[in-house]
Amino acid sequence: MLKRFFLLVTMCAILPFGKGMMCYAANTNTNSVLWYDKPASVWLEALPLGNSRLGAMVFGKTDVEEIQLNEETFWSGGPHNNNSTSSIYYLNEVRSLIFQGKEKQAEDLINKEFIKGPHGMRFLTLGSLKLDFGHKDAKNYRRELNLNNAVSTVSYTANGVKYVRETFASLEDGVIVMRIKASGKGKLNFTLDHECKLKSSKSSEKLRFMTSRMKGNYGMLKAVIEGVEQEGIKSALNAELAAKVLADGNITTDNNKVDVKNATTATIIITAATNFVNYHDVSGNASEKNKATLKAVEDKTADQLLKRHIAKYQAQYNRVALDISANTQHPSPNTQLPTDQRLDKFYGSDDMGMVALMFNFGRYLLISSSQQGGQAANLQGVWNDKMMAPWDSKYTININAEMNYWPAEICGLTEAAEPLFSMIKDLSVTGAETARKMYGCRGWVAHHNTDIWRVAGPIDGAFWGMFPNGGAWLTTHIWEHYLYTLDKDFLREYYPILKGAADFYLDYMVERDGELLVVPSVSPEHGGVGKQSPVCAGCTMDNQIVRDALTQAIRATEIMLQDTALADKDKAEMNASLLAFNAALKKIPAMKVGKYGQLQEWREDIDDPKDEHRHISHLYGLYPSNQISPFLTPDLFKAAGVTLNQRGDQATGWSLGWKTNFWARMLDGNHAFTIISNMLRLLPDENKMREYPNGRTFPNLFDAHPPFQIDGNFGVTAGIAEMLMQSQLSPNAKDLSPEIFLLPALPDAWKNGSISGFKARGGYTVNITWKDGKLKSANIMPKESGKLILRTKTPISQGNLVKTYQDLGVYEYEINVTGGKAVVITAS
Ligand code: FUC
Repeated sequence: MLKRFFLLVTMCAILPFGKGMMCYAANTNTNSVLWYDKPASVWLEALPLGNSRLGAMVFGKTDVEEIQLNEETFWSGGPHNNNSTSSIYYLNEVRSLIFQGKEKQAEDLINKEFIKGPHGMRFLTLGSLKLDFGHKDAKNYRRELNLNNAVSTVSYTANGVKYVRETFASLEDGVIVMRIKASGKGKLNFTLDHECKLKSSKSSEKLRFMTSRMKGNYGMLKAVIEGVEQEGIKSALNAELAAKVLADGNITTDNNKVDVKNATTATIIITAATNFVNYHDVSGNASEKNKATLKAVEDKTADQLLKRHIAKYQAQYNRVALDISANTQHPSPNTQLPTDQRLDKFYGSDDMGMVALMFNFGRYLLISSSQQGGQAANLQGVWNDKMMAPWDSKYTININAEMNYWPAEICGLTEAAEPLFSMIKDLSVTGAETARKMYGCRGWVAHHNTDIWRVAGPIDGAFWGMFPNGGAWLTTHIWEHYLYTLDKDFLREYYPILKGAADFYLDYMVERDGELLVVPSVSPEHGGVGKQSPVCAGCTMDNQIVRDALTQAIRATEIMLQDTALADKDKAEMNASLLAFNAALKKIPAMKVGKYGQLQEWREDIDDPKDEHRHISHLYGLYPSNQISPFLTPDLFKAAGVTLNQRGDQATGWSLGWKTNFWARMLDGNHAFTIISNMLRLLPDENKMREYPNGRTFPNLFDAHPPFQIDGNFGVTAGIAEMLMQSQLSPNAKDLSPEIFLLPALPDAWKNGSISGFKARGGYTVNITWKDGKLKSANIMPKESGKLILRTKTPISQGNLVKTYQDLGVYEYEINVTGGKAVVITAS
C-alpha cells in the first residue's frame, strides 16, 4: 500500500501535464508566438530559451532532438589584463604625429606600442543534449515559442501516438526543464546523450531519490567540458553539465547515456555551471554549484517549477503591452502563416502584428539573457553554438553592448540591466589600472571591447581599438537608469564610477587653441576622405561622449552635494570636481555642419557624401544622446537628417536597429518604418547570404548582421518604442524637469494601436492609444510631483499650450503633476 502511494506521488511530481499546460500550448496569439510546421534543420531555425545563466536552443526534432546549451560564464582563458606597459612612453609622440597630420604613422606606433594583446577571450558552448526518440515519420507537427510564458512546445504524432514536449529555462529556479508526454500508455522511449566538440568526458548513473514528498529512481547524465587556452592565456574554467531524468517507465544508464523505456511521461531537469566566481577569481566548484541547484528543486513538481517560472517571467514581460494594427477589420492573412513564412512575406504587407512580434521577441530576449546576478548579454546574448563565435561573442562597446540595453529602461525591464551595471563596476576597477598604466591618467577607461575577464586595454588594432570612450559610453546607462527611476541610492552607489569616467577625460584630453580634445582616438572603425588612417583627435563622437560624461558627473555631483550628512572633506572634493568638470565642459568643441550640409564626423570637413558606412557614430548625439534635437538645435537636427540620408536605408542588422532610433528621433515615422521593413527580411541561414543579400532576420527572428548578432534585435525593439514615445530632460533645468513626446514618429502604416507600461525619464509610466493615425488618449503616471512638458502632434484638451512648432507640427504643453496621481490626456 505504502509503495503504491509513493508511486502515485512520484507520478504526479513528474507528470508533465498540469492544468496549465494545454492552455499555454493552445495560445495562438499572433503577436507573441513564434511557430513552425517543421523541426529546425539549422541552428538559426531553433528557438532560444534562457534564464541569463543558461541559454538553450531547442531544435524540435522528432528523430533525434537537439538542445544546444550555453552557460554564461563559460569562456576561454582565465583572469588577465591586456594593458601595454610601453604606451605611456609613446603617448606624446602619437599625439604630436596626429597634430602634424601624420595619422598613419601614429596608427603604426599605436599598433606597435599600445596594442600588445591578448585581444579578448571567447564565449564557449556546452555542446548539445541529444534525445533519440527515433520518430522518423511524424505528422501533425508544430513547434512554438510562446513569448507570453517563455515556454517552447513541440507536438506531433508518430505511430498513432501524440507526443508533446514542453521546455522552459526557469527564471526562478535556474534550471532548464523539459517535460515529455506520450498519449499512449508506455509509449515513450528515448535515449539521452551529450555531444560536444570541445574536449569533454561524460558519465551516467541510476540513482534513487527520496524527499519528504516523493521517492523513485532517476537517471543522471553528467558531462565535464574543458575550457580552452587562447592567445597564451591558459584555460582557467571547466564546465559541468548535469541532466536529471525522471520517468514513469524503466530507466537504465549504460554507455554514459540515460535510456528511458515504456514510459508515458518524463521530466528532464538540466543545469550547468563553471568554477567562475568573478573576473579575478576562478575558485568556484561547478559540480557543487550544480548539486546545490538540483537540490533546491528536488522537492518541487514540474508543475510548480513551471508556475514559478511563469510568475517571475510575467512580472517583467507583462509590464509592457503593444498593439499595432493597420486594419482592425481585416487582419493580414500572413498572421496565419508559420513565422518563417510570415517573415518572408512581411515586406510590403500590412501585417503589423509582425512588428509587434519582433518587439515582444526583443523584450523576451533581454529577459532571457540578462538577469540580476548574471552576466550582461554578449554579442550573441547567451546563445552560441560555435567553437569560434563571430567576434568571439564578446562585448563590443563602441556601439553593440550599449545597444543591447537600449530597450531596458523604456520597456520597464530595469532589473535586466543590472548585469550591465555590474560589468561597468568591474570595468571601473580594471579600467583604472589601464588608465594609470597605459596613459598615466586618473579615473578609468575602457576601449572598444571587453570580455568576461573585463580587459580594458585596446585590442585588434588602432583602427578599431584606439577608442578611449567605451567605458564612458557605458556609464551613460547608469545615469539614464537614475533618470528613469530617480533611485538616489543607486546613484550614490555608482557615483564614483560616473566621476571616474569624467576624471579620466580631465587628464587624457589635450588643449589645442582653447579646445580640449580626446587624443588619440577614432570615430569608430571609420576614417575621413584623404586620410590613410581613422586615428584622430577630438572627432564628433569623442566630444559628444565627453560632453555626456562631464554633464552627468556634474549633475550627479550636485545631487550628492544635497546630502546634509556629507563630511567636509568629501564636500570640498566634490566642489573641486564640479569646478573642474564645468571648466572642461566649456572647452569641448561644438558640433559642426559641413560643406554638404551634413553633420561633420570629424573636426575637419572630410565626410564622404557617398559613404554608406554602418557606423554613424557622430549621430550618437541624436540617439542615444539628446545633444541634437529639433527643439534645441534645429540646425544640427537638419544636418543630422542630411547625414542619415547620405548613409542610406540599408545596413547591417545592428546598424538598421540604430537607424530606426535615429529616424524616430528625426520625428519621421515613415522613414523609421522603412528601416524596420528592411530589417524584417528573411535570411534562411548564414550560408545563404548570396541568395538573400538583403536578408537581415533569421527564421527564428534572430537578427542578422549577418552573421547572427543579437544587438539588432534589441536596437529595433528600442526603436519601435522610440517611435511611439520619447522622453528627455530639459538640459538646462537643474531640477531635471522631464519632457515626454507622445507618438513622435507614428508611421502611416500603424493606423490604430495602443501601448501600455512604457517608462519615461523623470519617473513616469505612460499608456497611449491612437486611432486613424492620431493620438486618441493617454494616461501618464508620475512618480513625483513637478512640471511636465508634454509634446504631441495632435492638440489635446489638458494643460497649457506654451508653444507650437509650426514646421514640425508639434504642440508643446505644460502640465503640473502630482506624484502618484495619473494625468489623463485626450485629443481635443
Ligand atoms: C563592430 C562592428 C561590426 C560588428 C562587431 C561585433 O566592430 O563594426 O559590424 O558588429 O562590432
